[in-house]
Amino acid sequence: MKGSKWFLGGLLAASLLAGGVAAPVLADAPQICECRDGLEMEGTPWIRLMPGDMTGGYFVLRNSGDQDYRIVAAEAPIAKVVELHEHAHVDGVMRMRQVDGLELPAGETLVLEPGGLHLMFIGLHEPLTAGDWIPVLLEFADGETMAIHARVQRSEGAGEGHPRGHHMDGDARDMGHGAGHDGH
Ligand SMILES: [Cu+2]
Repeated sequence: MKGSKWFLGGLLAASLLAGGVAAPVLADAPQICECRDGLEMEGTPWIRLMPGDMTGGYFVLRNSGDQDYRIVAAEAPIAKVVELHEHAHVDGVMRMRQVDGLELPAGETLVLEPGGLHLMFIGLHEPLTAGDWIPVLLEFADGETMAIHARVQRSEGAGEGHPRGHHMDGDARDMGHGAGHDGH
């Protein structure tokens, strides 16, 4: 039955290809999280649409199970590298820096958001398009992985109308820490 095995393999390959390439108006969201036990995605993971060849990715992941998790790496087909980053005040200036892992203890929620923890997509292969769904693979400390899909959009809650903060558009290197009030 060699023949039928090859046939089935071909079908599978063809459908995978179709799913990856033929992405006309994808009205429905793909599965946003093939979540591991106890984990649940809150809201929609998203990647910021911005000029340049790097950008940030964000999501909120709740751990309502009884197992601690730690995310140690990520990858995505859109970028050469995906790093785990945080924002931190260094000498009064908000800077990004790489972290070893993202902790997600049992009972807690991991929040990746602008100005805080985020995924950093570095070396984008081509410009992103708003509305695209990007597969992202998260790798955990125990070696397991988890696939999510993130939507490309200009800002958090994009698609709800009024974009705020046009001043962001000018400087892509200024990763959105806004006007810092550092009185007191
Ligand atoms: Cu970053």
